[in-house]
Amino acid sequence: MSGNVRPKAVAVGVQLPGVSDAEHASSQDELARLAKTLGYDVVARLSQKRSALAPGAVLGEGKLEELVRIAAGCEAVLVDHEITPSQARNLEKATGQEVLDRTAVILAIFHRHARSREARLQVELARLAYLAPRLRESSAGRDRQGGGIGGKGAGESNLELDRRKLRDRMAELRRELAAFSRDGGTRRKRRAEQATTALVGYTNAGKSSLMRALTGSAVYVADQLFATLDTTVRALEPPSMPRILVSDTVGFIKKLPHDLVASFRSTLEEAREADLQLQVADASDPAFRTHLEVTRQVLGEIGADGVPVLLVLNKRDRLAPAQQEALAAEFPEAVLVSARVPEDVSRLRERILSFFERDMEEAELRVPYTRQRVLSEIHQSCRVLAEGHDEHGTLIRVRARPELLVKLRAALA
Ligand SMILES: Nc1nc2c(ncn2[C@@H]2O[C@H](COP(=O)(O)OP(=O)(O)OP(=O)(O)O)[C@@H](O)[C@H]2O)c(=O)[nH]1
Ligand SMILES: [Mg+2]
Repeated sequence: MSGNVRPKAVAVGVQLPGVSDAEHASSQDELARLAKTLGYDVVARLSQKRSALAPGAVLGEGKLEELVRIAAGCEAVLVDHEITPSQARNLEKATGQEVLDRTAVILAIFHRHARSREARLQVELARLAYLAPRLRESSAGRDRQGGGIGGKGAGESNLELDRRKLRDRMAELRRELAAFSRDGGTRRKRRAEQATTALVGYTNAGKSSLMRALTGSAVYVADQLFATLDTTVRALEPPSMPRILVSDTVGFIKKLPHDLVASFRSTLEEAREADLQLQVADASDPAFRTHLEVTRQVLGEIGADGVPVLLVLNKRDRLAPAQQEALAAEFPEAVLVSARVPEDVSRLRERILSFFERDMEEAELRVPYTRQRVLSEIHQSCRVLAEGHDEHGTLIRVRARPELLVKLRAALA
């Protein structure tokens, strides 16, 4: 992707039965945004209504000829579906261009945005899982296949690995990731006594922006898809009493490759183990209802759907007052906010606090004078309602999370 000239691409989509015109168009818009995030400029779109994705050919003959004409001025053909190696090969042969399917585009973005070691391993595992079935075909006499992920040599060395090496590498990656997951498990366990809330939702909904606003942290915010791949955890700022932790997580998208979801399972553990999920949607996006569905579906797939949810409709600043009123009526339980409006962020903060407030219990603890260390822990982690002293020690009345009270009582027993 040299200089200012972005490589041109043509986007191809097949409208299958049951997919409305609006959904089809929105999926193509999304592919164009994904392509843009990757550095391509989608200069043309081509779509065809078909009853199914035919095994060998994505497009009918007439459409294919049209594509060949259009693609002549482009560097890549992007297909808004996950296609088979032979479909990709046929398109490559016909157009003479590199062909990337939706999965390859998403994987390439993840590859580019992965920062931490864990995210890199997760992405590599998903890339290899994508390549594995394609490698099988390529050994039948082709040295280049399926339009190597992201093109430009990035995936090429992988293609040279034989299947056995690939399997070994995948097993190695799984082992390394399991170690991360164990460490993460311990970390999360230590946090279990603390109140935690996770920001989840479609990519670009504004999760990281809300994370910044709620915690005063400097997490990365960008108008691109999948800006965040790592989970960040920070305490609510200004601090609440007791402390509430907020985590920012990787975003979701329609037709998210399954292997990618599987390999990000441990990252998404924050969403599964949170006490409260803040499901964030970009309310200014006409497709946000579908985005919410996709979010809930992926959360279900990773077993993170049993957690209490607070719906956060973001980017209110982009909506007219009448639209906002309509949304408030349609989603009476939601908080309608803009991450850019400090009063809105305070309102969201209040909703979070009151959720945890409901969850807390009141208790009276007696702390002997010999156990002053526990007393300081109580002061750090509970809301102290009253405190008195007698000849045996301190009598303290607190509000705290039930899990924490169990731990404190055990420490005082
Ligand atoms: N107008 C407006 N823009 C917003 C608001 N919140 C976020 N944005 C913009 O939306 C874009 C995406 O925001 P992020 O916070 O990076 O979104 P995200 O959900 O973390 O996205 P991923 O990490 O890609 O999943 C950025 O350009 C933000 O500046 C808002 O309330 N109003
Ligand atoms: Mg983000």
